[in-house]
Amino acid sequence: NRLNASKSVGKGSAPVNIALSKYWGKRDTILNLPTNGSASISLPGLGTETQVKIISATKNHQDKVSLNGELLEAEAPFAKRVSNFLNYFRGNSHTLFEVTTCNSVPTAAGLASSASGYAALVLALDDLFEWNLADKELSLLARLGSGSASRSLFPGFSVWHQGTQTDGLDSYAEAIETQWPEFCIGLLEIDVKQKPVSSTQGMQNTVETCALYQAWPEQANRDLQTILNAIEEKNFSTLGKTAEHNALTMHATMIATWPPIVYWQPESVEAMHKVWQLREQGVEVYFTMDAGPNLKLLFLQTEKPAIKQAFKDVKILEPFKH
Ligand code: 2P0
Repeated sequence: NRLNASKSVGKGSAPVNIALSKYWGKRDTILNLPTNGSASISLPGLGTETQVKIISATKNHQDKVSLNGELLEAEAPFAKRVSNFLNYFRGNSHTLFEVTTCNSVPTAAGLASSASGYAALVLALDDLFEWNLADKELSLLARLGSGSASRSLFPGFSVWHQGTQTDGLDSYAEAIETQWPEFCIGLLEIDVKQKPVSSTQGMQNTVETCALYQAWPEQANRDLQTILNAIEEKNFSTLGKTAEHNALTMHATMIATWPPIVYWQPESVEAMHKVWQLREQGVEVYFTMDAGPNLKLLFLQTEKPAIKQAFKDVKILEPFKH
């Protein structure tokens, strides 16, 4: 609660991340405490840039929030969520903020814009107030904005510890040091429209109505361990298989929720079959999917020509090559 900004503007930027072992379900919906740990990879060049300023009282005593060049109504869900998060940083004062944020990914299309968004906002606040917080503290704060944001402070791989404390102070993410230059991600954009059910709402409905969900936390934590070991050993086959199975298990719990949550489009399923066909032909490629219809392909550099040939519109990223 140190609110003496000597700077007039704070700046932050953060990448989006793709979970290899997913976060789905909270044990605390206020603090965004997960029912299981998760691991991810950040995507270079895709993410959020944010600026934050303190402003003098506005007419309705509300923050000003702009997204991609457009000033939002204070009642817009995005602006409300940002203002709600900023309440953590107002202390007892009546501080108001102006937040200007730009995404280089479509907002709310399953490409984790809330992850890069809250990570960038925390970095901008850290810059504005010159807190110089350590990575762990930045991650704890970003988690309060959006769970997956805890993992978006780092390049490369990161792991978000589930934690067991009710205050959440042991639930933060850390960088994994492993560099894996051959590691590639292929983005297959099926549909970039706003998703029908937000992740926050979707995971809550799953926890409350899906009988299959009981099995999830244990499998998710087992998958996480397998993936962490596979990263350390650079065992791509184990990593790919486990990530794909983990994503499909998460989607199975979504589908078995009431009302059902089906993020897939027919083209998503078509692309899955194409991935399985390629594997039959000896091309080692796996996929993962988040709360949206898009696929993220996982493969090593040697398979790049085969992937480009099979998926004409794929966008290939190499997270460890700068
Ligand atoms: C993940 N997702 O691990 C999982 C996989 C989507 C599917 O984290 O309510 O936006 O803000 O904590 O972080 C998306 O959920 O949810 C997400 P909140 P968040 O990447």
